[in-house]
Amino acid sequence: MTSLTAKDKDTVKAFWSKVSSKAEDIGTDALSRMLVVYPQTKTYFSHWKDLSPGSAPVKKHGATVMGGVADAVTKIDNLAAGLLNLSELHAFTLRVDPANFKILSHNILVVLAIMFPKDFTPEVHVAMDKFLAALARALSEKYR
Ligand code: HNI
Repeated sequence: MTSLTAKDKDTVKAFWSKVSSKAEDIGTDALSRMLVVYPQTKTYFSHWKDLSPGSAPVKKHGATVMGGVADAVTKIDNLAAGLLNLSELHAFTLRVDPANFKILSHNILVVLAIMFPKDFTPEVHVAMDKFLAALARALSEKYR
């Protein structure tokens, strides 16, 4: 398990402050890709009318998920405690298999690389990868 160094945390915060105004677009594209490339993830959203890329519910939920990511950036020093309620919701109410957190994290990284090719340096890449992995771990906290 690789943990975030103080420098990684600064890198995440600085990058996030650059890209956060585009959070809805990032979330919409990441969720759209997840549903297309990993169609097994569609089972959790079968109550939506339209699961196609960029549809209204995908956009809305993309913004919701990125709101969670934004919140996690502010709780970066203690993600497990900070995301306990969200973890509980995904574990007990939504019953999302935690393997899917890694899948969504991957899609978020892909979208960040596409949307911000200049800012997405190797240093930012590794810091965001560690942050998203820590976020996925925090969301998995309540599963055991
Ligand atoms: Ni997730 C609801 C955040 C990954 C399935 N999810 C939420 C909400 C937030 C959120 C915030 C709204 C909570 C509320 O209503 O109080 N989800 C996050 C974050 C990640 C994540 C930050 C990881 C980065 N969620 C996933 C994954 C799946 C998932 C990987 C399934 C593949 N989430 C859901 C479902 C809901 C949900 C399902 C309820 C949505 C709805 O419309 O019913």
